[in-house]
Amino acid sequence: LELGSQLRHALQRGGQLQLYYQPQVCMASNRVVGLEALMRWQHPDDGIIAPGRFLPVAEDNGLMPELDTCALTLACQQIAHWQQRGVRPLTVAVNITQPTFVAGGLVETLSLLLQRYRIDSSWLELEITEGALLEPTPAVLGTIAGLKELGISLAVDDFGTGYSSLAYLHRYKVDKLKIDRSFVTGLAEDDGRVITSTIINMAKGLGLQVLAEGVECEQQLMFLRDHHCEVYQGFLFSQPVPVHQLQPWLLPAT
Ligand code: G
Ligand code: G
Ligand code: MN
Ligand code: NA
Repeated sequence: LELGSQLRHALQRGGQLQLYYQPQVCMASNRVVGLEALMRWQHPDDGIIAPGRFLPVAEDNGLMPELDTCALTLACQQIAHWQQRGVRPLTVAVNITQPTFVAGGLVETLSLLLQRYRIDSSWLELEITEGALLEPTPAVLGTIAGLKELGISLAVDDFGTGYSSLAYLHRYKVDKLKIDRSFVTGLAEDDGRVITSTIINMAKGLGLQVLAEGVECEQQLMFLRDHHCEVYQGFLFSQPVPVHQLQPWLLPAT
């Protein structure tokens, strides 16, 4: 069977598509304040398939809407589980593709999921790339207003690599900027340091939260802390892991 058909079956049956979680850590308290949900496909014959391989297949087969809904559903199920067990609230960030964000229906889907799983919306965050914010169309503005109304926060992923207008960024009222990994990698050089500190300052000036992605070493962490970026994510702290590999101390009860 073709990989596209196999993915369609996996989306219908469930079970094979799973979320891994990568912790987001507050430097000052050394506490986990969030988790990014990253999908993995447990293929019955091929083992674990990464998104780099199955996202293009989903796209070619028109399966992105189902895949986005699947990620949101799995995240909501997990949040419900944690919420019922009294885990201290943190944000679970789900990546949403541009067409899903720009098309209608996302707010309705989220509203239904929040009701079905009885979860507090403050647990949920969406990550979109700058491409989704190119134009303030009524659909995009409506989606953002709907998210605000539901109490779901919005982060701009891979920030600095796209073409979003800074004027729109303010107008859209996003909650968080995630500094792209390439700038954090570039902290070894002058340009990388200038770009990273400028994004941090801009975020703070606009009243937005800021997180650094792809932090792999202590030197990067020190630079970020010295420049008042409080939250980071990266291999230095943890790779994305399946839920049973999240250390229990990361998710203490309230
Ligand atoms: O998980 P990895 O660590 O390999 O992620 C690779 C890319 O796949 C990232 O750009 C990430 O945003 C994207 N990705 C991972 N999981 C999902 C998902 O559930 N939905 C969407 N739309 N993208 C995802
Ligand atoms: O595009 P997005 O930011 O959603 O992608 C997340 C991707 O980045 C995933 O593939 C994840 O495995 C990867 N990632 C997370 N932390 C690090 C890191 O510290 N170094 C590198 N090289 N990749 C990372
Ligand atoms: Mn992301
Ligand atoms: Na990113």
